[in-house]
Amino acid sequence: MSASVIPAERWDFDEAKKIYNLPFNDLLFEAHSVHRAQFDPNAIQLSKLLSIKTGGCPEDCGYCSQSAHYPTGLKASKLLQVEKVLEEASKARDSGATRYCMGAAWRSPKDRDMDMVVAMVEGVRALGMETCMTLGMLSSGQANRLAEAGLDYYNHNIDTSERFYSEIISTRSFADRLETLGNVREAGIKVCAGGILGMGETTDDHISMLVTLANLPVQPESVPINMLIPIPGSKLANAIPVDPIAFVRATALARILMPQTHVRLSAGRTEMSDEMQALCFFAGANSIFVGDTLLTAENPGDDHDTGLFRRLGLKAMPPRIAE
Ligand code: SAM
Ligand code: DTB
Ligand code: SF4
Repeated sequence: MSASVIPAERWDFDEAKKIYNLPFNDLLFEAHSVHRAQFDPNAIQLSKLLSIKTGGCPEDCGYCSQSAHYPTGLKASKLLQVEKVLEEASKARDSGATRYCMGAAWRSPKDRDMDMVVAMVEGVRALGMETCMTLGMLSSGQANRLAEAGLDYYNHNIDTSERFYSEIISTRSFADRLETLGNVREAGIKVCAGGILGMGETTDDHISMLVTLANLPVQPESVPINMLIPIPGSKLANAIPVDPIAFVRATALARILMPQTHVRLSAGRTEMSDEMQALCFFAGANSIFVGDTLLTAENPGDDHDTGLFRRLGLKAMPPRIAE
């Protein structure tokens, strides 16, 4: 069964802001209550990322190490061979990941890349893992092709509020993002869509981004909340870090607005204290990326996360049986 929900109501910005601004203890109590009603509060879904095509991206996303617009020093490489991807995926499965997310630094896939990408989806599925891809914008034809291959999730972030979007990216629009999310949904693939906190936006932008996600015709099954990893050379290299309390508040609001969604505590965990992560889990985050690397940047790694899970009494969420 899909975790998706048709929202009972459209969330209104002011109403969401009232919730966001509750006294911290009240907000966390409310979010945790919603969380407990929907999920095992001690189970965390484990996803593993692989960059299948790194760097040289034509888009100008101000946060990204892979944009060709900024001197980030990242070496670009070609699309990985299918065998290499499957080798990496089986290592991830052996270390406990149940979802494998493959990312490419593309504006959108070229039709000539689709055969390789389809083979990757089929191969990873055959290993018994859920599959996720993030390849940039998709036409409805490309989304349908990925759906036929059995792709479980497609990640495509709206990144920030509609108001702030053009401060961060100029090579595509917020509306372009929503169009791809529509194509993915119509193809019958589960939607993973979230954003980044700490790019110089306001807390109103956090609320607005979450209200947009919650008001999609069908709520995303997965909402990654990333904390900016400042990339030297990128436009946002010197961004002022987000207030950790504001980050926890946004996590709690995501849980309240989207009760059945997997909220993923995504990029930036190396700079979060264990206590901050614990608060995010209490507020309703129930998914993380595991392993030493995300796509190109650092992640805490299995040793640290195993220790954190032990100290917090958390366990890995069992995989959903493929439909
Ligand atoms: N090219 C595809 C796209 O943009 O849709 C997929 C890859 S892209 C790296 C996936 C997401 O990672 C971005 O939408 C952004 O939200 C997040 N991300 C990228 N760089 C980040 C950074 N330095 N810190 C935090 N999140 C980041
Ligand atoms: C998402 O929201 N976060 C992941 C995933 N979707 C693809 C990516 C985080 C990337 C962090 C920066 C990097 O590794 O280059
Ligand atoms: Fe390219 Fe994606 Fe990075 Fe933007 S976030 S520059 S689209 S890889």
